Amino acid sequence: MAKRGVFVVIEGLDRSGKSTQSQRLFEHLQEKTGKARLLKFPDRTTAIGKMIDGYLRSESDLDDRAIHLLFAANRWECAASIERDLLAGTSIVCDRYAFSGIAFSAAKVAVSKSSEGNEVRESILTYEWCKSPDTGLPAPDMVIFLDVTPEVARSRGGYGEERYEKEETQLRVKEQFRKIEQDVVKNFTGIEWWNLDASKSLDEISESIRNLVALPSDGVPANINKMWM
Ligand code: T5A
Ligand code: NA
Repeated sequence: MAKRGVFVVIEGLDRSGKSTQSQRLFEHLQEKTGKARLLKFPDRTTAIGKMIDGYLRSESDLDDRAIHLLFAANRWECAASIERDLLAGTSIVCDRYAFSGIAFSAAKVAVSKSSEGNEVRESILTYEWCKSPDTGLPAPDMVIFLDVTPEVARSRGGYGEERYEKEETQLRVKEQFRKIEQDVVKNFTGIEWWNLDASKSLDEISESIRNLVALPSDGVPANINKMWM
């Protein structure tokens, strides 16, 4: 039977270099093993992905819960094929996954004024609520988080025009990613979490990623874990 493929998720803030590094890792694994697949979430090509795309470009407005469920549904559309490919020995590189799902939704706040006239910020969705729709998805073997400051992001042409691409939002999202990291490290031993300094050069980061991924590919367990279970 073919050895199972390794499932690597690249996460990080906007402009941290996820897409560039995912593409590079995919090409490296393809060259090394001949069996690799590159995935990206949101996958804006499906019917659900088109609704997400409209929301991100602020062409449509959706309830915060509705959009959260669409992001998760967009991953569920791929769940069976991820499992099938991993078991057939194909390695998967995934540009954002359920971790982004939690981080961006749990970072949302409602702003109101207190009776004294101060601004009050309250979370709209709880961390636990944000976790639940992804429960049962195939879990990755490792998450590589690309860490970047707003200053570095700005030097890369700044954040774009899309929803969430604002410095204040990005800082709150980063806080949520730290919480997810702690949760993963403490409660989900099947998922390795690595942080990389994404202010380094493209080549230095690619090399670090290749070194990390070389480790578990020798000893990937036969079974595939499920998210948050
Ligand atoms: N979202 C996503 C949710 O709310 N819930 C979810 O469940 C999911 C999955 C869209 C948005 O959706 C949210 C999160 C997002 O806000 P997206 O389509 O992945 O997500 O878009 P972005 O993440 O915004 O993609 P970006 O293009 O901003 O970031 P990348 O992929 O991190 O960066 P990349 O590789 O495209 O590089 C950006 C630029 O920087 C340069 C590159 O050449 C490029 O020009 N660069 C570097 N320059 C110097 N040194 C380096 N090390 C560099 N790395 C990259
Ligand atoms: Na990207």
